[in-house]
Amino acid sequence: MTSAPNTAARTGSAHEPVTVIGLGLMGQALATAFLAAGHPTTVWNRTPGKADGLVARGAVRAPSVADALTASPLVVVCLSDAAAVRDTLGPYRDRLAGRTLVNLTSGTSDEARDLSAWTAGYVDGAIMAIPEVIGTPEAFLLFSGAPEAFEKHRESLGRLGNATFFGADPGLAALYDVALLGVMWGTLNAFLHGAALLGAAKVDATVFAPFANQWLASVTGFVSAYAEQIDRGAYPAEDATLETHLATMKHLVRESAAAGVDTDWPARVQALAERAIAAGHAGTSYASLIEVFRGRA
Ligand code: FVH
Repeated sequence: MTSAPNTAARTGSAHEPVTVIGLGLMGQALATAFLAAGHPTTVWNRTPGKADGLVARGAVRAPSVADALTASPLVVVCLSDAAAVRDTLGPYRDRLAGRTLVNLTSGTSDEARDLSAWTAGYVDGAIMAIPEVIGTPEAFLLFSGAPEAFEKHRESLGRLGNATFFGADPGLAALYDVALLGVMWGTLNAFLHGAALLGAAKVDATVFAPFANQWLASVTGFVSAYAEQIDRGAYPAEDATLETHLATMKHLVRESAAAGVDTDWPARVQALAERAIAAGHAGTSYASLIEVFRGRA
């Protein structure tokens, strides 16, 4: 059982110098938020022209990666992937000594753990937001890695959005990231499938959307209830049995086929339930599907 994470308050008036390396869509937003909060901000990007707008607003353009690293005690990097981080910063690893490197590049937990060997001040991060909302309370960011390094810069990092720290394992933020993205893709795929199904009956997606959103509010209640069952390791069917779910899943497959809508997604949903039932979970709750995902059914 893990303890609840610490959530960093978005308060404080520290204006420590910050370096942002990588000025793509997200890096631009990060640097803009630091500048707006009053941090002296140094920037570097492989394609230098992308720094022009930030420099016009007060950022300092570093002539090289080495200069960018030495300019600030807090270095934030946001590139396409871990390979780009290794290629860009790897040759200058020695410059990281005594600094905090916050890597907001998406990646896997193992990539984060590998990169954490570079410096004692490594913090990995995941941005659960789009560039437009960076610097607002709507943005939430997840961090894990060197606790002292995170603590030292938590106010500055809080400028980007609501920051949550998961502890010393540098891979944990990346793991939360992919798990949460999976929730997003699963939900969106279900919505898109439903929109295709209703679209075949000439119902616009914008007409369907409010009903989908209302239903999602109920689904969040199921998530909380099933999380407790998963942690208890007991799946009493307090609402409906998996067998009852399976019968309705078959309706979704049949309706899809009849409407000429792709049946791949609902057929996979049905197949997962059938595997759990074959493993003895016909009379338990939907949460018992966790045994399939754990590879036990
Ligand atoms: N944009 C978003 O909404 C999402 C939100 C969640 C988290 N992601 C992650 O953020 C990373 C960067 O995403 P991005 O949207 O800023 O991506 P781009 O606009 O494509 O910018 C990519 C930057 O990476 C630089 N870069 C790529 N390869 C290299 C390399 N080999 N060496 C040096 N720099 C490299 C690129 O430079 P340039 O092409 O401008 O010269 C951009 O600065 C990403 O992990 C998302 O998953 C964003």
